[in-house]
Amino acid sequence: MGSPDVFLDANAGPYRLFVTVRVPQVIPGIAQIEIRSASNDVREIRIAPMQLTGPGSQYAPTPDVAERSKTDPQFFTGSLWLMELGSLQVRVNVDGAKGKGELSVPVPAVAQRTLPMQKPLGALLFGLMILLASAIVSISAAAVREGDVEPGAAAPASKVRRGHVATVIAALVVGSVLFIGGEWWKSDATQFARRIYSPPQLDATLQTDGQLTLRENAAHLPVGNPRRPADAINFDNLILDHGHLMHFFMLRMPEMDSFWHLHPSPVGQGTFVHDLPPIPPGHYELFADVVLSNGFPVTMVGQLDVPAYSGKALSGDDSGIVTTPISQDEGISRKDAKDSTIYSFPGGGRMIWQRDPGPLKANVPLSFQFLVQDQDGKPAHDLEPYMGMAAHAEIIRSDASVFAHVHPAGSVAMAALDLAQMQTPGVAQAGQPNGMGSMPAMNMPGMSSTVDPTISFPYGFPKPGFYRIFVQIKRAGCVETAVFGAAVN
Ligand SMILES: [Cu+2]
Repeated sequence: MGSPDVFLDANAGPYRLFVTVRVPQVIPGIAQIEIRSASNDVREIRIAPMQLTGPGSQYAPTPDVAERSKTDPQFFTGSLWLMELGSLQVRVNVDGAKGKGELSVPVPAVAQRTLPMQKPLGALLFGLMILLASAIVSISAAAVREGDVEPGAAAPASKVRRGHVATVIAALVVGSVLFIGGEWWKSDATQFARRIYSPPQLDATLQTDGQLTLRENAAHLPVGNPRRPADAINFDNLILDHGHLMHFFMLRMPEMDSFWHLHPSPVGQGTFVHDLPPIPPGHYELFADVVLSNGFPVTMVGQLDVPAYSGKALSGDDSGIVTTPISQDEGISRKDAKDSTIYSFPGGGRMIWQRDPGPLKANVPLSFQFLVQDQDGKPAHDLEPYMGMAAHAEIIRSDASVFAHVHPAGSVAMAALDLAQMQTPGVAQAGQPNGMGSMPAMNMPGMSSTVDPTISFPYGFPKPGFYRIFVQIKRAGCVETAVFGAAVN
C-alpha cells in the first residue's frame, strides 16, 4: 500500500534479473521498465504487457525490445503502455549466451490519481475553442448574408436581416455543442475518478477475551472500483499467499514500537477471526494482506484501540516484537532522525543492515542486504525458512501511508508470482518440498531449505520520510524480528 512500483529479483531461465516496473499513475498510461542482469551474457531482452490470468494471459502481444544502456551493458530499459486496470503482468524474454529464458512479473495496475491538465495547454485549448466557435458563427452569418451576392455589390437589406438571424442560430448551435461536450467531459472525469484506487477499509472489533474479528467495511467502498464487482473481496475468493489466506499486521502508533504479524482464519460470511496474543495496549494501525483469485494483491487498512486484556500465547507462524519507541531511538520528531543499521537480538546474535554509506533516496531501486551473526560475531548457521522463505521484511512509513511486505524475491505478492510463473510456458513446476499449497516456483532466489545468513530484498522507498523496517527470520525454530530505521530523502 502506498508503494505501487514493482521490484523483483528472480531468474529468467539461466539469467538472474533485477526488474523494476514503475507503474503509471493513470491507466491507460506508460509503465517504465528497468532491468539489470547479474551476468554480462545477455544479448537481448524483450518485454510485453498482458493479463496475469484468464484468456488474456495466453496471447502475448508483439514484445518490445528493451534498450541496452550505453554506459552500462548489463542495464536495460523500456516503456510499455498499460491499457487496462487490474491484475497484469510484464513478460520478460531473455536471449543470450546461455540460451533463452522467460520471467513473468506480476503488475497490479490501478489508477492512483487524476492528472491535472497543464495550465499552458489548458489556456491554448481554451483560446482555440473561442477562435473556432466565433469563426463558425461569423462564417455561417456571412454565408447567409453574402453567399449569392455578386462580387463587389452590397448585400440587400433583407439578406442583412437574415444574416443577423443566422448569427443567432449559429451561436445557439455552437453553444449547445460546447455545453454537451462539457457535460460529456465532466461525466468521463467522474467515471474516471470513481476508478481511482483506494485501499479497502477493515472493520476490527476486539472482544474482552482477546478474540479479534475482521471484516471489510462495505460502507467505505468506492462505487465502480476496478476490483468490483467481478473481484469483490468476499473473503471466499482469495488464494493462499505463502501458506495463509491473510497476513495481518498490527503496529502501535505513533511510536512504531509494538509490531505483530498474525494469520487470522476465515469463518465464512466475509469474516476473519483470530485470538490475539497479549499485546501491549495502545492505538494500532492495521494492515491485512490478501490476494484475489486473479492474483491481484490487496492491502486492507484499519485502526484499532487495544485495551488491556489477557491474550493467548503466540502459535503457528505468528510472531511479534515489542521494541524501542522511535522517539527514543532514531528520533522521528527530531531533525536529526537517523538510520539504524545494527539490531541485537535479545537471545544473542545480531542482524546488520549492510548498506552503502550516504543518504537513502526515494524512488531508487535498492538491494537491501542483511547479515545475520551468531553471538560470536560469525555468520549464523541456524537459519531456517520462515513460511517457506529466507526472510520477510515489512517496511512502514511513520505516518502509516506506506506499507510493503517484501521478500527476497521482491515486492510482488508471492501468490501472484506463483500464478505468473504457472502461466509461463516452459517454466517447469518444481515439486513443493515443504508441502505448502501456494509457493513460488523454485527458480526464486531465497527459496531453499538451508538459509544463507546473508539476505537481500529488492525494494525502493516510494517517497521521502522516516521508515521502520522489520526483518523477520527463523533461527533454530524461533521467529526473530530485527528492527531498523531509515531516514529517506
Ligand atoms: Cu512474508
